[in-house]
Amino acid sequence: MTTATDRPRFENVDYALIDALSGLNPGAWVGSRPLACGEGVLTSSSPADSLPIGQVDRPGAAACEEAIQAAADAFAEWRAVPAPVRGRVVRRIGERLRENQDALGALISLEMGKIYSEGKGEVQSMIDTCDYAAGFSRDLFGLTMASERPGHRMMEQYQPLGPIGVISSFNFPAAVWAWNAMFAAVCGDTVVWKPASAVPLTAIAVQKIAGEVLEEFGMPAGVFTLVAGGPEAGDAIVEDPRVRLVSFTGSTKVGHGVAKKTAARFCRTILELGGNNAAIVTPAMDPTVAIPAIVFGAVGTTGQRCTSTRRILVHESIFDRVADAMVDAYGKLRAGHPFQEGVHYGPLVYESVCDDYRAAVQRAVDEGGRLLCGGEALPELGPCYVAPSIVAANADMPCTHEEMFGPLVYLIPYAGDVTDAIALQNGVRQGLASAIFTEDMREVETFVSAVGSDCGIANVNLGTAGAEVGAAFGGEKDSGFGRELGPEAWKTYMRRQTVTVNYSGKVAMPQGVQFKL
Ligand code: UN1
Repeated sequence: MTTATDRPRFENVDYALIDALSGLNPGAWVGSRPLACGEGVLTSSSPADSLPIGQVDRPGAAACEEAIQAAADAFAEWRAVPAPVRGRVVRRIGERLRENQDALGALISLEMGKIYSEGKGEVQSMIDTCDYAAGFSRDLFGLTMASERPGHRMMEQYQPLGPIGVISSFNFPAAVWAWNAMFAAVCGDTVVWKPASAVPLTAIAVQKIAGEVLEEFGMPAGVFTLVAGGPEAGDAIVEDPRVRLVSFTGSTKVGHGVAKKTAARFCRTILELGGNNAAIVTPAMDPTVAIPAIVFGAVGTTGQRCTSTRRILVHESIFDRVADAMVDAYGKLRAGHPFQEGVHYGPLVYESVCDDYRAAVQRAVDEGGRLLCGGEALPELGPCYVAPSIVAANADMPCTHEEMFGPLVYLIPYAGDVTDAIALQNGVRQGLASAIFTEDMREVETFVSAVGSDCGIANVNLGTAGAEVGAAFGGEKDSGFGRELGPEAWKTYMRRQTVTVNYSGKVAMPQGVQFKL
């Protein structure tokens, strides 16, 4: 049997965490304390070389219960810690991530398959989030309002919510946790994390760092808990009345189930679901900006971001020119091991996704699309590698209305003006990210106006993928609701409380109501 030790080593890659997790690791944790699991063993293999990285002792129902109860117990203590002190804990997590950026980036790349630069970039996004959330720890402000009653004061303030659940996706195996958990922690909430089953080792590495920081500060271990199990661990979080908010990142289909179960118990949700994101390319575009930005949006992370570009809506007058430029750019792309220098994209997450991808390309052709390039498997690189594809299509083809989580992009012509392109863009069920490429200010303003893009994200002269932590992130329609990150996100992780204080020494009802005893 081939083992992790057969793995070829790349120079300039920090293998510290990969090596540290190469044995059998507990899959459930309360802070830095491992829990007894024993529901079988899960092997995490790299899609880059199909070799095992390490194993996970799967948590079962008892470990999930223990983690959730620990989060509930820790909440009682953590909510009483002054918010700026909680912010210091989060800042320290950021420092520890900075120290481990290369090693954690390498683990992310190997376990998930994104190129090393993107792996390190994901950790950067976590570090930025820690800095940002730590700042907010002094900014969890409320309002004071004028009361209509004499000697009364009204205010509203924000209180910690309780334990929150983070159910994260394979494509951002570490950052999605940070985007939610760092804000939640500053707000006084505790966190139960269920990572995607493809990437448990990355979660364990992050959990250990967070757990060690809690220990260093003498804070309760249950502030951060982890259950790296299967879907049943996700269900345990979603259905548990102690969990007051569930932040779910994943497919629209699974998101529907989460929405129903959480709604049934009046639990708050953030749902970051599938995208079917379009880039509009008008005759007024600058090709030196448009083409590279669109190629990254479509092929970066091997097309496995919810923000990846799936549709390119090109004015018919420049369709052939853009098609040629795209095919030419795709010709320069290099697939390969995520650690290899100069590689643009790595493998898809699973071999089965490659089959789905090739089936999706075939379906597009069957529905009348014209394959301009790519679409084939690249077995010489390994079973999870494919060539990204461009299909000349039209907006009536049913496949262009569905998300394919891979590097397949539809090039669709539009006639008329920018409003026609926007209508096509908005004419799908999803509404996450959108982009327009134009130097014409009228087209720009139309795109970002009330009759423009109906998506959560509207970019001008930049691609659909690649969000900064300083702005809110999230979608509309079938792409979900709620926002992570940005200036107002913290309010989602807190409960809003109206406080009225009567210092008049008299009893007074509002609206002049008389009630005398
Ligand atoms: C980005 O494009 O920078 O799962 C962020 C995802 C999103 C994050 C994308 N939650 O792809």
